Amino acid sequence: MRQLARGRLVLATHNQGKVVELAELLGPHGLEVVSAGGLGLPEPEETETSFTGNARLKALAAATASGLPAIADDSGLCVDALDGAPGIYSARWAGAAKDFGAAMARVNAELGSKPRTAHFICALCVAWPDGHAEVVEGRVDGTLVWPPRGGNGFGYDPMFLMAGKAQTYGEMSRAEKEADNHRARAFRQLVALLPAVAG
Ligand code: ITT
Repeated sequence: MRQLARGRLVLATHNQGKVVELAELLGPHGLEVVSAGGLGLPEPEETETSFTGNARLKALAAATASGLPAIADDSGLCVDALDGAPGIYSARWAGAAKDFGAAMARVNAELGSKPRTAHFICALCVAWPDGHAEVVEGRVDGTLVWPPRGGNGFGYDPMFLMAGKAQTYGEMSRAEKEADNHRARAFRQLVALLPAVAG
């Protein structure tokens, strides 16, 4: 089994919300995180058709370009009544201006009076410069509220109510959201796969 040695790891994302959550998850594991943006790495086009495929593509691109192990996150909001949309297109629904107010309004408009169950998915991939890669996926279920509530977090957080919670991710503190969300669930699987990270 491939081990992840303590040392430098590229965080292969250009999304600041993910950088914050992933840095927090990686922090206790003795890994020095450098960002893809900081290394001037280009943002690859997401040409795959699954979260795991795109996470693998982004991690491999960053590992190959930097010569360091890299971790990438591909995630999104999947709405049951919309056949899983926006799904892997969650970032693209916000357009070039990254307007998630508009993306949330589109989700709400397309939903109308249909059932409002949804889930977040997060695929995490660690890749090495030699092309080896490990990928995992975490999921959290909930419902969508309208209007959006709260200004914390990022992306679709203000309209997502995790099952059993009274506050949306947009209303929760960072610690509360990160305790058990799709990213944390995926990360726990990665730690189990890569024992050296667990120390
Ligand atoms: P990178 O590819 O550079 O990592 P990105 O924002 O383009 O950044 P994705 O293609 O994986 O990343 O898009 C995922 C989108 O799904 C993201 O922009 C958010 O809008 C949404 N999303 C994922 N996780 C989320 C979370 O925890 N809370 C709210 N929205 C989330």
